[in-house]
Amino acid sequence: MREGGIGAAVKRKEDFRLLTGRGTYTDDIARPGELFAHMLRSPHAHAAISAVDISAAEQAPGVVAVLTGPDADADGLGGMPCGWGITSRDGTPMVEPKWPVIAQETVRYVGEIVAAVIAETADQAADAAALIHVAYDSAPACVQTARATEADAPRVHEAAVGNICFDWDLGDKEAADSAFANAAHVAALDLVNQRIVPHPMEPRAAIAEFDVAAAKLTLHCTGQAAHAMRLLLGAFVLNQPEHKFRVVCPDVGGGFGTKVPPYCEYAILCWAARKLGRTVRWTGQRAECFITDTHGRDHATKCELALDGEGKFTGLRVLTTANMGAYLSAFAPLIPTYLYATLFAGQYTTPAIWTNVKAVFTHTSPVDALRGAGRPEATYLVERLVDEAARLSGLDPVEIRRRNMIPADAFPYQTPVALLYDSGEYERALDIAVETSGWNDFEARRRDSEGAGKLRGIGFAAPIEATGAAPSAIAGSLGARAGLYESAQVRFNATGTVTVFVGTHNHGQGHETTFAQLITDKLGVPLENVEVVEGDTDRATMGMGTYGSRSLSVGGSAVDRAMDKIVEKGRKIAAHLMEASVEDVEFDSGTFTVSGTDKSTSIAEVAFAAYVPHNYPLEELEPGLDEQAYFDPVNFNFPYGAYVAEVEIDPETGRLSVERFTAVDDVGNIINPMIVEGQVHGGVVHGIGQAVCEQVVFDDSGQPLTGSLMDYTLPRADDVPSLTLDHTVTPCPMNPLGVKGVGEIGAIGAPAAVMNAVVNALAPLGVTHVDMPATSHAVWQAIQNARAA
Ligand code: MCN
Repeated sequence: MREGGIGAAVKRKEDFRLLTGRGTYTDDIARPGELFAHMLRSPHAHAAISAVDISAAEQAPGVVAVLTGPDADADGLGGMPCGWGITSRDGTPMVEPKWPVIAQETVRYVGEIVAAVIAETADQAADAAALIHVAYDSAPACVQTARATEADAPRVHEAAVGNICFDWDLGDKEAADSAFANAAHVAALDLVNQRIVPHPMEPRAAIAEFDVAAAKLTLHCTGQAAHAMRLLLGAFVLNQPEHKFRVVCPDVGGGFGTKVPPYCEYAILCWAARKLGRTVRWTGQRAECFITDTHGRDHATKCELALDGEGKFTGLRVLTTANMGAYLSAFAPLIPTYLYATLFAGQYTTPAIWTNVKAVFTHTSPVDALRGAGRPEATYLVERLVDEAARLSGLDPVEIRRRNMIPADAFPYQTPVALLYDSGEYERALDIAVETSGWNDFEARRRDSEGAGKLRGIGFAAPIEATGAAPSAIAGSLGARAGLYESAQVRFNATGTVTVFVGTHNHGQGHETTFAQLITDKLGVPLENVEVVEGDTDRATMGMGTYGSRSLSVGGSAVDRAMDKIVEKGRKIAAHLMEASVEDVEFDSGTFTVSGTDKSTSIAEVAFAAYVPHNYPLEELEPGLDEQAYFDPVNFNFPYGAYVAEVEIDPETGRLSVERFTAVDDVGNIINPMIVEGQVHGGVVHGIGQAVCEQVVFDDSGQPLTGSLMDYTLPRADDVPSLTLDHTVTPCPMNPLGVKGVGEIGAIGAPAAVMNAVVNALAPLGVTHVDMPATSHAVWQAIQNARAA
């Protein structure tokens, strides 16, 4: 292994900056003469607006402008765009109501912007907003996912009959029905995959500047996908041409998906900066995160798994209602469809699968990607059903999984729900998890817990996900309104150092280190001589951003391709320098050699000759050593794992603790094992949080009851045991690095493992299912219900 190259557990280069307070986050950027925006938000989930009186606010000290919905119309602003279109099973396009950047006649969720005040100071903007009088006529709200389609549910958008955005099918219904008709057992569950909030440490923020002389707009914001932000805001909302619009996403303190879509606040800031010719900024409060950042999950599902007499899965049927919230955020329609139902095979050979998904509008905050996005929901339902199937058929949860897993010699494996799995050794990961977790000694630990008056349970989950989306042509045919390739530019500087520009974004994933490791590994340039630049539309040519654990497999592959071009050109320069023929020049570890001789030259010398071309083949080659490449994946890649959770429950209080957690993951080849472990840690903790404590609650009028960290519980250090991690490596044949994504797998596997453990602990009382989150109250209630039954 090369020092600092692929496989080296080097510490993150960016951490010195980030951990010593030297990072530059959006809120750290200050501009002379800047203005501050304050968003006045609807206190109602559903109301008609009959008047917005801004006269007093306009006269308030320091106020430069007060913007309302009709102003946006008058200035020709478009609505917030959706990046993915879904076609319903009857062939009609999804219902896509306009999402105005500032509400006009109607508000549809608590937190929707009704006016924006721009003033000399943040306090002046907030004080003036308090002087705006909005005449609301409040109306009943549609809030609960499972009830959104009921005949008497309040209508969210006129165009969406029954509040249905789309009604979509996947799979073979006839084959699935026939499997159920012939089943020996049917495991059936009604599940709620509850709504949760992403919660990055840094709240959303933006600062928009307009250079009047150049007619150029610059937006710094907390984004995960600068180029997509520029495209969506520029082309659809602001009518600002791409060459006159720069989007920079500087240091960003976590995203988890919620910072992918463009937001109304950003559009308003850009519009105000352009209109006023001044810089305008806004930083969200933590309370705003709860109501205005996109939320995640929120499914109500009925699902069933058919089995034959030997415990083999023969069919799966799933009916899901997926809550979109009040409007369609950029990637919302993709999540409960192609990121969800296409993974219903899980790690198993289930031959017949059919699903129907109804996406519904409600008077709640819009939903979009949240770590895993659709894939945690898929793994959760499949893995809960498998445990229920084990119970019904009397098989051990590990044994039933073993009987149904796709064998290692079956890859590439075509599932009945569109995806072609790349590579895997599922049973090997399972074996390691069984061994490492002490699965077979569990009874002894259960007895010990019993002795202490506690219930103990163990749960298994076999998560799978599709990362590194996706061939652009296929994504396009499925409704994507953009490509899904990535671009990279590898630029040697004259002195032999390297600057890499990539269209992805680093907001905690360690790209500045791992992408540099790719350069060190192939080009032999020391790690400290490589700089990685992301998140700037004026510096990286193009990019699709960071989400779906795609950065390494797609962005890293683009870096790899650009390096190949560097080596190709470098070989010609080296041949000239060494007076050899190109065919005789070999490259390895940063050195070009003439084969069979001791003649060699370093890539740094080649770079110098390329930029100071005194001795250079100018008639054949341009100067410079600077190459660009694009990578459009031929398929997704499919990381997977084998997870085991163990919980202990106090039956008197319902208090639950996760006592042990084992995660065995396969993410293909590993660039940096320390970063991969860190990503798994983060994902698992995220998943444990969903399983045991996190939940967004609205009352029946659509008022959020979990609007602060006093009411919404995030997992803390003492909610999580020390994690036991291991991994296997089955390289991915779909990209040149052989890698699969790692950023989400933990959040995909953990909820199912923990909830299977909770049900296992309560099984002696006759409990067969508990919905997430398994709070003390929920567990206590399940125990009381079981005792009363
Ligand atoms: N890596 C590796 N070997 C592999 C796979 C990945 O060394 N086989 C490294 C990569 O080079 C990269 C990191 O692990 O440094 C994550 O890579 P990847 O799986 O490609 O995921 P992305 O970089 O695209 O990150 C996105 C993913 C997602 S979708 C969410 S949500 C998430 C996550 O990353 N949000 C995060 N991890 C997060 N971590 C932090 N700290 N903050 C977030 O907001």
